Amino acid sequence: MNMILRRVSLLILGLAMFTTVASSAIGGDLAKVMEARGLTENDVIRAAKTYNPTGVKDEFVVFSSGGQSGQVIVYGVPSMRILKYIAVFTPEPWQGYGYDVDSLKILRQGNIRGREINWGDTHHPALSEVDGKYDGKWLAINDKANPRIAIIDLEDFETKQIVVNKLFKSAHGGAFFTQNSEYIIEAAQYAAPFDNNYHPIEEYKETYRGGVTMWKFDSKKGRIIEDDSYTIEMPPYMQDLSDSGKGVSHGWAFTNSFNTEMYTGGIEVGMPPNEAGMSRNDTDFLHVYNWEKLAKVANDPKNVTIINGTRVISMETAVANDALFLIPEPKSPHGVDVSPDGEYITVCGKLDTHASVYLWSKIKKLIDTKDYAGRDPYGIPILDMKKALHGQVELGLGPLHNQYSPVDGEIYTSLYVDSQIVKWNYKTLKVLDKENVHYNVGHLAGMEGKSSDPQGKYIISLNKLAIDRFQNVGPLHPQNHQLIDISGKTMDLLVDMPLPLGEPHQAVAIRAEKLHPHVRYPMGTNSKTGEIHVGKTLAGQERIVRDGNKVTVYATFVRSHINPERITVNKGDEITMYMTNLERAQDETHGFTIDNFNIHASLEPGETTEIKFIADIEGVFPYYCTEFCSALHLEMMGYLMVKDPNKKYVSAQKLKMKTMTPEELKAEYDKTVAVNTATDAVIQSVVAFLKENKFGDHKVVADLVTDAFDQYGQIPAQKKLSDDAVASGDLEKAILFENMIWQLMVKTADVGIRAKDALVRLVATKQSPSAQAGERAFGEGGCGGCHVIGKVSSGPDLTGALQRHENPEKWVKEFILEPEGMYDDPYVKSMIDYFKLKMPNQHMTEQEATDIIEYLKWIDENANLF
Ligand code: CUK
Ligand code: CUA
Repeated sequence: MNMILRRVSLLILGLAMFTTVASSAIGGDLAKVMEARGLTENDVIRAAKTYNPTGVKDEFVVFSSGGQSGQVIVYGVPSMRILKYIAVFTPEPWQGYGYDVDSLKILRQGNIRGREINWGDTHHPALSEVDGKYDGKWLAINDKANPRIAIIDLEDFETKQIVVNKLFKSAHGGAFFTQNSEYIIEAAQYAAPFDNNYHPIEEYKETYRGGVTMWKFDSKKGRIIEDDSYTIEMPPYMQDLSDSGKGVSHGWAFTNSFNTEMYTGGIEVGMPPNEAGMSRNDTDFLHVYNWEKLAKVANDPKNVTIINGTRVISMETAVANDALFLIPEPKSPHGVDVSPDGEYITVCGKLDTHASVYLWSKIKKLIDTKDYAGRDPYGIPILDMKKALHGQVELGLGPLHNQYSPVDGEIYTSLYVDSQIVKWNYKTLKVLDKENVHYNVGHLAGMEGKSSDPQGKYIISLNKLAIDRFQNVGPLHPQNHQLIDISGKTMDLLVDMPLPLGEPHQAVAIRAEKLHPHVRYPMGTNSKTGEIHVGKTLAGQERIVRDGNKVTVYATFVRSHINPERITVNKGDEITMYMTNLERAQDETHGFTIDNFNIHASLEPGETTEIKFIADIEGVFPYYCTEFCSALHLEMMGYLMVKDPNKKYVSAQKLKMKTMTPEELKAEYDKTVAVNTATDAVIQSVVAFLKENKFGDHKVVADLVTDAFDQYGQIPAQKKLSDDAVASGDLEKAILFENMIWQLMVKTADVGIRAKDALVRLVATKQSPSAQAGERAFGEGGCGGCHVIGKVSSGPDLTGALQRHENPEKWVKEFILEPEGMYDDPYVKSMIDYFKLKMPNQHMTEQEATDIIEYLKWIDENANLF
């Protein structure tokens, strides 16, 4: 009821605003758009806060878990534009992940007890830290269903490692980095035996266990070192989320839990369901442990048991070393979040309306003075809840997760049941503001909001339901991430973003400028290892090597051919293909498939990758590049021909085709050479333009020019082959080589013109608002249908139009407004005769005509650029 009232009052407020807008001073075009789309002034402000004009990039980059898709979603804030899905636990064909040998090796690191697993339930992405701040180097993410952690390299946004937790049977409270990325925390969820044997549920308390694994992380190499990792045995409470201590609490970590009741259900034998029995107690336990100390303890073999090849510190040993404690926390809690300075630890009880704030200094004092309130059944000291608390705040129904802002004491908490975000202060324990979201928020993500240096500005609400927010696409709805502006005194919901992938639990955001991904690999790199690939193949080294029934192909890819173009093998041969993308140009990825063989690879510039398959069916199989990489992309293909060595093939009757006479061949050769000469002249004019306008001053343009010269540089070699063919009298072949020269020229021109366009945009003078309006009017009025700037098209080039007449502005304006009146003007008449077209009346307003003239002036100013 309360909520409905609130929404109604919001609606009234919205209407009130709309009336104010109508009378406010919003300019002509904008007012028209607002009216047509029914937008309020606030809507327009929100749009402006999230809109990125073309080419403008975001301030923050978000890494969101892709839930059951087993991937990571990357998007920008504030635009909420999706940038990438990173393949992690699941095969992903576009990136070739799981289809080429090298990425399959990573995917298969995730096998559990010999079984292939081709999905993951990703929950918590985490960014590597230095001093508690994100360094933009590595991303870790957990799989809850199949307890695993994956490491993603932020230099190329590729998964580099998957490690399997050999003790846990599920794991939720990960991944969380410690303050200097010394370790990655992964807590179990559903307690189960550490060994792989059967243990009856009646022996739950004796043989089922929870725990926390501390994965040792090498932050230079970006790899988990399994042998240096260890696991702390914990009671069979269901450990849930974790957070690492930082600042004053560095060296410690916190993991909360539910089902301290140790209830094991049994609906089928007449017991109440798990949900009743597991939520019976008013409090559960926050686990507090000293991982720094336990890491040293684990180094003495006497202190650990090896189970399934991993080091386990028993509860007893942890307790004996004063390194494991419990504190009561209300009731079936979910999030535990340590403040930026490490002093305040906030726990939200899902089934409690409060957030509980614990003080590290109080906890530490209780630990140091051994002031225990008792022990749990496993002998772990329990600290008194009241003595450890700073205080509790009533927030609302179903508090879950927390994020911080740079404002001292400011914290944001998601309310699952109330579908709200609460802003409050964990020091003064005061609630400051609430914002409605749609509906049922889980995690929320601040900008670096869990680091020791939160950036504020925005909170993203990761909602579980998207009821009524988007077009209905069937019963399975998209996810909904809502962006909230937190820069003002109160929160303001800016925009909804549907996410059409699995349920994203948690997301982490980082300042975009902290990321430094590269755009190409050193030539021949195996992107999964970072080393030079054994199959690296350079131009001229392409070959097919046969050894018994093993065929190895060393192939190269460059616009727009795959070398080799014909591969003939016997049925049953084992084929290995090493493929190198020779491109150095940014974004010149080539894809590769052989039809019908369930093969796909993605080759980024400089990358070498390997595919393997058995040619087990006879036939002819086209292979081709799957990325539209150039104008001749369709021609980037070849044939795999698989023949049966036990079959006799009768050759087909050759078709009789007319061959060309020597004169005809000569004529075609001359024509081809002439076309090449003409094309070269165009290229030289572009080159001259680029040089005149100092392309070297602009990195983007300089890179494109390098790429163009790469293509151009291949021409002399082809010319020599052509000349050799002419010398030996083989004009047929010479024509083909001349054609290849033309292809290289087209590719050069393609990139060259791209460079020229980029340069024009960079060096042109800025348009005045009137000139901008003029360009818009020019476009919307359809003028571009006949007039192309810089070119004579189906109408005259308008460059210099203002210099062709006396009193030109008046002349042009009149002509735009009423062309019919001037059809007899001698100049206009000659144009009509030439183009066989009359300038139509486009019914422009006076203002539009004036603006178009401003636009034409701008064109003349920059005439040398068009
Ligand atoms: S969990 Cu899903 S909303 Cu896995 Cu962090 Cu809380
Ligand atoms: Cu390479 Cu298409």
